[in-house]
Amino acid sequence: MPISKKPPAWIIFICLLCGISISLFVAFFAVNLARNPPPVGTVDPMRLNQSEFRQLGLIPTTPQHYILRIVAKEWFFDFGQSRDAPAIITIPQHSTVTLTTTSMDVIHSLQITGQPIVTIVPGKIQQQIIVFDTAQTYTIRCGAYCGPKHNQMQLLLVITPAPE
Ligand SMILES: [Cu+2]
Repeated sequence: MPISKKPPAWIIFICLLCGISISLFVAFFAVNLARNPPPVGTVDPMRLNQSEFRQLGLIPTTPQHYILRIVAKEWFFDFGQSRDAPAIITIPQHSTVTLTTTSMDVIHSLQITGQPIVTIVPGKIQQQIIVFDTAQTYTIRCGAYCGPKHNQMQLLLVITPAPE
């Protein structure tokens, strides 16, 4: 006759508790990471013009691929436009864009609909790769309160339809 050796209830309970806490921890970490991708590098905010950020805006790399380099500062998203010009960037449909950002002064943030929030911290380089497959307009606003004109920090991304 087989002898069933059942572990005591308290051991089962502790194992269960450990399992649950480990999964919760991992889930929390994963969600946090998705919400806030880690920086890909560092840059001296006082010397942006001696870094890759001396060249801003939409920069073609290979066909249908672009780098979009933006410096967030009080209180606009600088992509090389003049301060008073409307902040509009036009991107052809079906483009893959590597959005590269940093901040010159304080913490800003941005979010493209459907993408994780990017927290833009001075000294850190953030990168996000986005495929724009639908022709639509995205309004980007600063998501981190950064001072009196924070609400003016807006940017339009216009994805233009590909020619037939
Ligand atoms: Cu802001």
